[in-house]
Amino acid sequence: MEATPAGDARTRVLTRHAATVGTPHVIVNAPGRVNLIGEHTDYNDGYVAPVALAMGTTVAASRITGDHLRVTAAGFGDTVINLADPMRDVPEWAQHIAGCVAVCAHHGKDVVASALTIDTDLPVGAGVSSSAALEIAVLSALASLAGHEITPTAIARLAQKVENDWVGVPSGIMDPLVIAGARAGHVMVIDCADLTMTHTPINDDITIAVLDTGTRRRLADGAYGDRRDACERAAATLGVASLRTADLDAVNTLSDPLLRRRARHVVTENARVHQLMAAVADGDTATMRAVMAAGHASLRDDFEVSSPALDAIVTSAVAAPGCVGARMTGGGFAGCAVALVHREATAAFTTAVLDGYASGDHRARVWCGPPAAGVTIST
Ligand code: GAF
Repeated sequence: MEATPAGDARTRVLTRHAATVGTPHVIVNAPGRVNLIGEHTDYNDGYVAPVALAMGTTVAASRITGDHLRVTAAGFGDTVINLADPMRDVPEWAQHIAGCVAVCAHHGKDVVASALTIDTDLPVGAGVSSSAALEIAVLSALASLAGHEITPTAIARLAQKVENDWVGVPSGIMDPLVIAGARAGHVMVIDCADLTMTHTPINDDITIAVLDTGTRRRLADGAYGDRRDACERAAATLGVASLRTADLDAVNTLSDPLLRRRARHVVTENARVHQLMAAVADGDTATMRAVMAAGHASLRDDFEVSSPALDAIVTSAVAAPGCVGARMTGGGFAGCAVALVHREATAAFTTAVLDGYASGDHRARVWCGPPAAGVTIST
């Protein structure tokens, strides 16, 4: 089993920042996330039930003189971002960082010249929200250096704008909001219509397992945007503001089979969020298993965002000892699945998943642990 490498990125960042810049004025840790249920519902004003992970992204930041950000990101490189024209000549990997500067300027929040050292323990393009973790970490560091107080909801909205307006991915609010607002040991249910957050404890006999298929994707590739577009067309055809208020009987009358399948996923998935959370509150593992299985089938068959590798690792997980339930997680097409696992069976579960998973040359990895806290900022 590969243990959750919590804290490795932080150690590397502090060492590097001390050697190249000096003592940081602020250190931020922003976790990744997995979503237990409620997939592709956030941009339909629906419900989601994510948890934050122990592994995440660390930024160390120090004020410097000048009119720029000096950025060093492990595995990507070094770049300089001009505060007056942040997107100019910026390499693709740094768009998420430059976008943070741009969105601050757009919303009247000053950014001070600084040196940022960045590293992550999150796999990139694996559906565990490495992009939102980077954006929340950078926005938190910039806000702290400039002396701005900012609520979890406000910073999540800024991070979503970075993705939507500056990176070009039409993602929803789930990822930045859980990264900004999660509580350790709790599942965070978000009502994405009004951003109400409810924190529900999960029995500590159950651990969260992240199952990485070793396959990767980019949300900017277009299939994510196509799904969002189909949902909007289905809502318009049904005459509702969003699929949150669509009725399943009405959805089943949609004449376009593609819109019917997409809308059916969203309507049934919203119901599954409530079913899973009731089962978590009651400790009803049979219902958890059934709801997660139905969620995976709906993403595979109706929303068509699973993949052979994701299907294979979920099949391997549900057959493994100690598994309560498993499904793909995040935007889909590649990346990770999530499982709920009886804690005492973690080692046997992990071995069985790794042995049972076969997908070309891809090697699986498994991380297990309790839900973690959202972003932490120390000065
Ligand atoms: C990605 C997006 F960023 C989220 O907003 C959400 O739509 C998710 O896919 C699917 O539930 O992570």
